[in-house]
Amino acid sequence: VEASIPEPQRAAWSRNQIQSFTDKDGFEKEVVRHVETTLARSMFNCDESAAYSATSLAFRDRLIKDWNKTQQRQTYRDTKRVYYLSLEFLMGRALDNAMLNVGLKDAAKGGLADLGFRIEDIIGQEHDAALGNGGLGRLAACFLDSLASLNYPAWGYGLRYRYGIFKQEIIDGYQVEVPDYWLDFNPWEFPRHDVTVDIQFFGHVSKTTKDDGKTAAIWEGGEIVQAVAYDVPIPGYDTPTTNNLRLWSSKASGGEFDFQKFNNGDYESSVAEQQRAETISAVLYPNDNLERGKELRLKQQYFWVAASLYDIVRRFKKSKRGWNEFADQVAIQLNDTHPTLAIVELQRILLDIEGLEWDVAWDIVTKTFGYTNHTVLPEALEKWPVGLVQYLLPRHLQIIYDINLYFLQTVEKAFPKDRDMLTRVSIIEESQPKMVRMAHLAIVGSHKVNGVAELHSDLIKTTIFKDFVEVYGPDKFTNVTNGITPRRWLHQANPRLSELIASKCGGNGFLKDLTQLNRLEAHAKDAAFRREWAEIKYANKVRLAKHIKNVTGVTVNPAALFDVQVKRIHEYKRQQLNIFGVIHRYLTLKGMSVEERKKQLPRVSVFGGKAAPGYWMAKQIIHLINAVGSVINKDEEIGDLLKVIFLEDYNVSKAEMICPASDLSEHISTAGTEASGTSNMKFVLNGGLIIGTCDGANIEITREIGESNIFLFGNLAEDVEDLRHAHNYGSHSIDSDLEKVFGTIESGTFGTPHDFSAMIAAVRHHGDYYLVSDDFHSYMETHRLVDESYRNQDEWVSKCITSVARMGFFSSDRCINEYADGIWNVEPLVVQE
Ligand code: CJB
Repeated sequence: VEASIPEPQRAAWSRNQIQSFTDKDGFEKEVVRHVETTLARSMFNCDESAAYSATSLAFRDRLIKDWNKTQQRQTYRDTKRVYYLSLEFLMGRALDNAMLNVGLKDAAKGGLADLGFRIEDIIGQEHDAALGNGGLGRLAACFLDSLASLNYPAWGYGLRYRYGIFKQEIIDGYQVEVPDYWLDFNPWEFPRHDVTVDIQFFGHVSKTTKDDGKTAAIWEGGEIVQAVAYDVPIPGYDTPTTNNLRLWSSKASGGEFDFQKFNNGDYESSVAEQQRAETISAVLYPNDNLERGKELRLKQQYFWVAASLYDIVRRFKKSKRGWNEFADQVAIQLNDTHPTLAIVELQRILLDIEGLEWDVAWDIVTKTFGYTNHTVLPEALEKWPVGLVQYLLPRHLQIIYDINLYFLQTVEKAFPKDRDMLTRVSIIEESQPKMVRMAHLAIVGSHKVNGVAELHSDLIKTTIFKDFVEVYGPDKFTNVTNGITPRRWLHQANPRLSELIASKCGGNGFLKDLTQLNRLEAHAKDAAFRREWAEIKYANKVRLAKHIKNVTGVTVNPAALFDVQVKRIHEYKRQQLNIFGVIHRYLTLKGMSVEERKKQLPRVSVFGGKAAPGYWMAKQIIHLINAVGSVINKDEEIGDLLKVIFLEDYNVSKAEMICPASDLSEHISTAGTEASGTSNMKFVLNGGLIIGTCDGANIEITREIGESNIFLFGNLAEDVEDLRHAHNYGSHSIDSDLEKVFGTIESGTFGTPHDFSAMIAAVRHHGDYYLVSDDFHSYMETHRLVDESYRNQDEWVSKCITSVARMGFFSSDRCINEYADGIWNVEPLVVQE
């Protein structure tokens, strides 16, 4: 029961609350206070770790005040809220972001200097919050930043994994996975032990007759696991709006452990039960673009979705509105199919608990949900065995069958003679065993389905969801091209470039309206400006070169062209094409006379990225990159002309250092496979050019920045099918230069050839599914153009400036506004302070 406090009293408390610090001196006082009280240490033995803790706590206090006010304001105004359900939030570090968003980084820098610390060292103390795999999780994090910065009333809901994505070590050239325990000290989360939800699993369904004679389902028995909320404040940039990210942690429902069993001497099983419950939120599944259908993963999904919906419904009910208003107050976005059970859970709540009629409930459900698809790769589309769903969630399976029945009835009416259509669109795949197709369920249960870049949104309409376009018409499907937050990916990652841009764009306004970058265009040919620009790029390269030296021992020349490919390792992303290209470059250099070599442009090829632990081919690719590096980097004939670096444990904070240091970055997926890509945007925004295929957002980047500012190559998506068919049923001759590369690998130049035989066989003998050979020639030719272009530094830098000037479209703010208008129908809640 909440205490009822009279309004005048509340207002008085608000007025009298402790004031937040606003300058260096105030910040210093707060740091000292936290060191001496919260941390119970003395300033005399305050090390960097304690200084990080105290600095974070000082900023956290500020955020909490804004967070409280934001929540009060949203509750009081009772406007529509957005709920973003994502199994991944790849947040990275929070401190730097908080300092910049509240506009007090300079104060902190000065204060820390007074106390004897460098701010970069303090920022570097923080462990990344790495609750995600790659693009999908990072997109969710950028969206949270934009939602808060644009003052949308919005919550994120996710899982509080005890272990995030594993840490990657490279030992003898191989990836080794190390657990990422990140919760030792995390000042950015608030446990809410009072916000708990009981989540039911297993059991059975019985029927009961209600007073009005109708029957209702009752889900009984099974086991209960408790969900405990942990809240993470999400500060907007240059606004007091501070939204909430709520992460659920699992716990045995009986508290510590079952005391009865414990007292009876059955210690082991009482502890085992506790451990079983805690396992649910223990670890993030480390697969990117791959679903493996594990029971624990389904448990995670239901646990998180059920806790989140309980919370959302509880909040809605406080407003005392009728159910007919639910979809006017609540918009829920499904980040991929992982939260699709939310559709079923809401229908269950409305039907079984709230007693609504099926049609009334279903109308509310479909108006509430929107579904974003992030991939067309067949191995990533989620399907769950019917038997597993039946066992874990018996009532939900019944509801899924009913949803399917009513859906198929409408399809049958519209396509009376088309049995195949029914089979194709059914939510249940009539396979052995039968499967629940989550994407079909997500489409049927949502009012809008979107892809994440134009090509991708067209592809889902013409391939995997083609039948659904016939069933629902094209308007249910839409595109929202991805974006990135310029706060983290420019202002935070590249402060000097951000400042230089501000000096030409009339201040920092571009950070909230990225289209203002177009004011830079006028300066692309200004020699003095170009010089300043190039100098910043060089300094960023020096910083990366130092890091490379520290972690690999290899010296690289910052004047060389830095060519970077950092992203998850995947055959479709084609790091193998890149490393084959590097080998070809090496062979070419080796074949040259000393004189000829002197004319060549030095290059550093930088790779980084994790392979899913069970993805054997991806691990081979990592091994080959490292093996090639260890040969080339030692070759004295080659020296600075070519270096190959694999940076271990690529993550968000490393990306913040790497993106600003690239001259060229590689986005070279087989056309039609990369839904959007977002690192392409980060690299261009940081003044690097890109080499890429006509895929995902590369296409829109080209449209915005102009064809002359990007290095495109390779076959087009529309030709991929035919080429694959030809490989399998016609003749398939391998590119002759690529054959030379294969020959070199097979001669043992880079170690035991057998280690790499599967990679070669995939191209030569197994149909070259990813078109490595088809694209090799055009890839190498385009790299030649890159070299040529880089020689003319004035022109190169002009291209970089012009490209940045035209990147306004790729802000996640634009993207969030499109979701808000076209899918959620929500308005910002403007703050009057
Ligand atoms: N994506 O990161 C993932 N994981 C998946 O399982 C499926 C897709 C990526 O999502 C990004 C955000 O939309 C896209 O930019 C990227 O192309 C896609 O692979």
